[in-house]
Amino acid sequence: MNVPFPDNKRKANDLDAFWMPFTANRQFKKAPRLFVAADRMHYVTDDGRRVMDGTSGLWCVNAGHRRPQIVAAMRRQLDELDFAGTFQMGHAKAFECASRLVNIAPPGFDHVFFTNSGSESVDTALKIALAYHRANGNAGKVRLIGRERGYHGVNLGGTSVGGIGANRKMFAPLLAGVDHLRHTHDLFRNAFSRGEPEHGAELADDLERLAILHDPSTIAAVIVEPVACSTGVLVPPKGYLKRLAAICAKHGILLIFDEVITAFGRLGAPFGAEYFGVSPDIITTAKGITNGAVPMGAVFVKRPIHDALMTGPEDAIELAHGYTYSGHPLACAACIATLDVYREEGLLTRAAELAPYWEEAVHSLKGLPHVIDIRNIGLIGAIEFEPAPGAPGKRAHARFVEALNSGLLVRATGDTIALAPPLIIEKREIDELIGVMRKVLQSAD
Ligand code: PXG
Repeated sequence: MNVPFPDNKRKANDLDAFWMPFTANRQFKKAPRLFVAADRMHYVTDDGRRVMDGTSGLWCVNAGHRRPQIVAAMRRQLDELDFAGTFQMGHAKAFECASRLVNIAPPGFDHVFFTNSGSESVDTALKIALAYHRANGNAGKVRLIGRERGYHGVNLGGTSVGGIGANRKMFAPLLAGVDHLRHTHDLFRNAFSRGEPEHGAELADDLERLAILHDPSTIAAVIVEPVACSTGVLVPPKGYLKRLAAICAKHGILLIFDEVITAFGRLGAPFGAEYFGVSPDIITTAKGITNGAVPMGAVFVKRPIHDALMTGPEDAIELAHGYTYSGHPLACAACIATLDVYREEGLLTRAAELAPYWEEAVHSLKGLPHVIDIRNIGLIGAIEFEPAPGAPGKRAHARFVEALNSGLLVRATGDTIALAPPLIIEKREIDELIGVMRKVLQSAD
């Protein structure tokens, strides 16, 4: 007898089986928050309420939700070719997608390695950095440097270079040979800065300290987010990233920009590297690459790094690395259509036009109860609260829940609320978003 569902213990809508990521599972399941639909700037909840998306999903839906052009391209792709691998085989969409990505990348980035997430992009980039130095005869360059409060996804490499204590402590000891730069958050000198803060470029010299400590000939790469978003939106001090790049160049250390959030227009330039006028060696991306419609990531690599690994026999596999779904046809179709939408609507630079209005709007929340800092850059905003006594993180979480109940999705991280609406947002919608935030902050304790 054919029994389709032999395990009938669970109800169809039982919340128990899904172990949710980065979630207080027991708290959530007592009072679940569910979305059932989305369109452009809005979600719809299971009780039929419209909620403005103030965070582009999880920083990924840059062109707004369920864009018909992207949906149609994905449908067409599934009707034509569902899966084809890219190990010793290929399919046209993966090559087309890589070429399209290279065309919008900063100068010099002419190769792309496909992954399925930001975490995979980070671990791929770290492995490429190690392989590059080995191929160049520098097999002793093995140390990886991250930064305190950095977030580089959840794989073991990314967790090791990551600098958020809570994300690391469960998984100690993590990778050996990793060290961290100091973070750049300085409320004392920089609170309520607009855009890049004035003070702190000298914190880049922390890399000199690590270079002396470990000897630069042992350091393979430094990885930083141009803007550290997950940890609560830490905007780099003026001149910091340029100084870091110069120190990397001086010591032959590869600079990896983790642009999983900052690529694809979030700051008002296609990539953060361009926004800050810094040319790293490797760039990691994901999220906005398909407008969030299907998982995909890509690591952008400069030619000298790629070419250093193309020196062995032609029948040898140059990089022993890759994922079953690297360059998945559905993801490639979604990416190509996403890039079309970004180009047709000018979305990769639209944040630059909106940034001054956005800055004014976000900073108008200054003076509301418990607000100790407001930060902004491109179409990103952050509001930091004085922690409630003995209960760090509680204030931001309470405001996140209150905002959701008032029709706005924001993201709480530590004692900070992060805002990053889709790049299609209109000025009147910025007013609406800030209006909801104002009410929530005014009434919260
Ligand atoms: N690097 C950076 C800079 C990221 O922001 C990752 C890597 C990992 O990407 P994946 O696709 O493996 O999750 C990220 C992800 C938040 C939030 O609310 C941020 C991320 C993910 C989920 C939530 O700040 N960033």
